[in-house]
Amino acid sequence: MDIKKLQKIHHPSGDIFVFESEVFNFPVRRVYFIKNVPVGGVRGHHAHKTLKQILICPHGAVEITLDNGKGLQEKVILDNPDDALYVGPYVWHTMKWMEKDSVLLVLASDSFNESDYIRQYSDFLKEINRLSKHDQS
Ligand code: T46
Repeated sequence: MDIKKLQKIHHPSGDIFVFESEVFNFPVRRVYFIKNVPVGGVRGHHAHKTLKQILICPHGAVEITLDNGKGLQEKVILDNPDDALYVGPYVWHTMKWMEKDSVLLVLASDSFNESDYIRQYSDFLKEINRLSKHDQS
């Protein structure tokens, strides 16, 4: 899991969390956030072919599961607003809402493109196999 800490600036009037893009190795071209998901709701269930993303939970708690298609499944609960999780290409990911009113903020390397998604797990496994055969040759 690649989790970086955002800079946290304490102030008597409130805290500021700062993300400097050099921390990750891609320029951010799109920002979106997801909210109003009921507790227990699970989203995602896909991988991207090229998109790189950073997931931050500024409020509440969201459990992220990452699966590399080679038997490694990792889970983390984002419940600290200063945690920034990197999710790269060819990682099957799901996001489960653990607390009411949780918000998931996403910084993405590119604009929205449906053809960049792999939405069937069987297609994902085929792609992972194809890529590892390609790497071995
Ligand atoms: C991801 C996780 C972390 C758009 O038209 N533009 C957008 O920028 C986005 C993000 C979504 N959409 C459309 C595509 C679907 O018709 O909104 C609909 C819901 O998207 P999706 O089912 O992919 O949502 P999530 O929450 O499962 O996944 C989202 C991102 O789509 C995805 O890239 O990695 O958050």
